[in-house]
Amino acid sequence: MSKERIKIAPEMFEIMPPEYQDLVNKATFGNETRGWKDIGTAKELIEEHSLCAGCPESMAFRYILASLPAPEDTVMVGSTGCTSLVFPHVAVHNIHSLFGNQNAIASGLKRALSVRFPDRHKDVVVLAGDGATVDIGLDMTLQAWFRQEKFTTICFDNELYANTGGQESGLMQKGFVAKMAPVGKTFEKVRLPEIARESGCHYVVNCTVSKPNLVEKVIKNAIYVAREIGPTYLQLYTPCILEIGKNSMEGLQEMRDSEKPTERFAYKEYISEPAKELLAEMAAKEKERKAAAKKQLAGQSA
Ligand SMILES: Cc1ncc(C[n+]2csc(CCOP(=O)(O)OP(=O)(O)O)c2C)c(N)n1
Ligand code: SF4
Ligand SMILES: [Mg+2]
Repeated sequence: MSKERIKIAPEMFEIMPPEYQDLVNKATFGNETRGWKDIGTAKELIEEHSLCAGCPESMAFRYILASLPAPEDTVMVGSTGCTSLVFPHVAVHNIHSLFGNQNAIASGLKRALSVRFPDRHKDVVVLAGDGATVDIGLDMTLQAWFRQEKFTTICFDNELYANTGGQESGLMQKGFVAKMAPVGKTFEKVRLPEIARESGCHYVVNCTVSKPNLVEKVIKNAIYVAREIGPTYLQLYTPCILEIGKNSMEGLQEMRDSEKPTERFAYKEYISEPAKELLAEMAAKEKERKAAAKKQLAGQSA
């Protein structure tokens, strides 16, 4: 994994767009410790977006893209919805699937990449809204988990169909009235994290994106477990501020309010036994790496 993959031939450098030159010079490709702390000092893999001002999905994209372990070896699969407006601005390979089909597309893609690149980790990450993941795409979502496909599914849960003006989704909370669902939701929010666990996911987290360090941790864990063991699922609350009547500065507070212990986005995590073993091994290696780096530093300054 290195910048070699995106390097520009010296003769061509001057004629490439400045954004691409910047990407080659300042992106964190190949840096094993890349994470949200690089935001602001390194070239980000998304700098502009076409979401509403202050939409928490934009924060979520920033943190996720900064945390991918190997963006140069990652393919993201999107679906129709507000998220799909962002993908044209993202400097990671991505595919737009037909609404709801994202986990079927990702299954084929992951298998094909494993055959084509048997010696390299190629990470596949699905990123879709709640309507795509739970309502229209539920069959594809579940079947990929049943088959133990080795990729990560991320759902940006804003609890409705935002992109089409506010229709009811299975993940909407009971009683909520949206612009295009005036009667109010008559049944409880579908418990997809629990369904994911029961359908074979090895790492499942339900949380908000208010804390970048937490988002980084769960993204990395989900991708590492998907590489080695099997399907993983992250349900991230990215409130649609437009639909819940908040202004552009209020998205963060809305997430903080919704992650309190009794609220629906209180942190919830499930890790299977093989995934626990893998993550423990990785943590031990990381500890060794840090200790060795510290020792080397001490040796240099002695
Ligand atoms: C096959 C198909 N069915 C329906 C639509 C219309 N459609 C576009 S976006 C959308 C809702 C998206 O909701 P969600 O997945 O929750 O994403 P959000 O916009 O909330 O981020 C729908 C129903 C479509 N584009 N394609
Ligand atoms: S409609 Fe809602 S979810 Fe979509 S970009 Fe605007 S605030 Fe974000
Ligand atoms: Mg939605």
